[in-house]
Amino acid sequence: MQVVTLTGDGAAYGMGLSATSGAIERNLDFLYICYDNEGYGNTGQQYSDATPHAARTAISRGMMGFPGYKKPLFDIWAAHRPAYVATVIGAEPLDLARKIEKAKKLKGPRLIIALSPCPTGWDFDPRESVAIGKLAVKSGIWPLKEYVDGEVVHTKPPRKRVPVEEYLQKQGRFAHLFQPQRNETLLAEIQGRVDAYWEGIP
Ligand SMILES: Cc1ncc(C[n+]2csc(CCOP(=O)(O)OP(=O)(O)O)c2C)c(N)n1
Ligand SMILES: [Mg+2]
Repeated sequence: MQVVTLTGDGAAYGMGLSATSGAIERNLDFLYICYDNEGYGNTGQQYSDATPHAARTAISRGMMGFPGYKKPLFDIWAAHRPAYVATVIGAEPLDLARKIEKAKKLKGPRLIIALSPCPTGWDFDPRESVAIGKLAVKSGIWPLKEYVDGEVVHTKPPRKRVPVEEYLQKQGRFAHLFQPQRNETLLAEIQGRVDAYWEGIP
């Protein structure tokens, strides 16, 4: 029997994580696919453990947005030394297809985290979904990578990263960073975290 688990980020990053940790530790054979729209969408986009810093959510409505930080689920899974962990995005379908094929051939606990731009929750026109997805990769805020045999490989590192604000600006959930005036401190912090991530990559 092939077991495929399909959940949102609410379960994968939060509600279900202790049970999943137990399943990985037992080396059960399953493929876990997480649709990560960075919030509890079904109940009205409250913040989840996957919500990025400063995003507006149903319950983080101030000028600073969500005060917390996105949980590093990729690293948490990788620390269990499972068979496979990968990040994907629909806007990069070849990278996505290759990772699904690879995951299908392996045995043991396998995770694929799909960043899922969400018109309702992130507040943008659905026609921008692919553009936003591509900017997530090009800005470096959503690194496409995979973990196999104890090693992390970046499958599509952005050659020349575009400023992360190009990604943020397209989404109403970050509008308070630009209006009524630019929040330079928060924008610099978000950019600084992306820069620090890539500086650590050989
Ligand atoms: C243990 C538990 N707590 C709360 C709920 C109520 N609930 C139903 S859907 C949902 C949101 C789930 O968010 P996510 O997993 O990110 O999926 P999305 O709706 O964003 O696709 C919540 C909190 C639940 N079903 N189970
Ligand atoms: Mg969600």
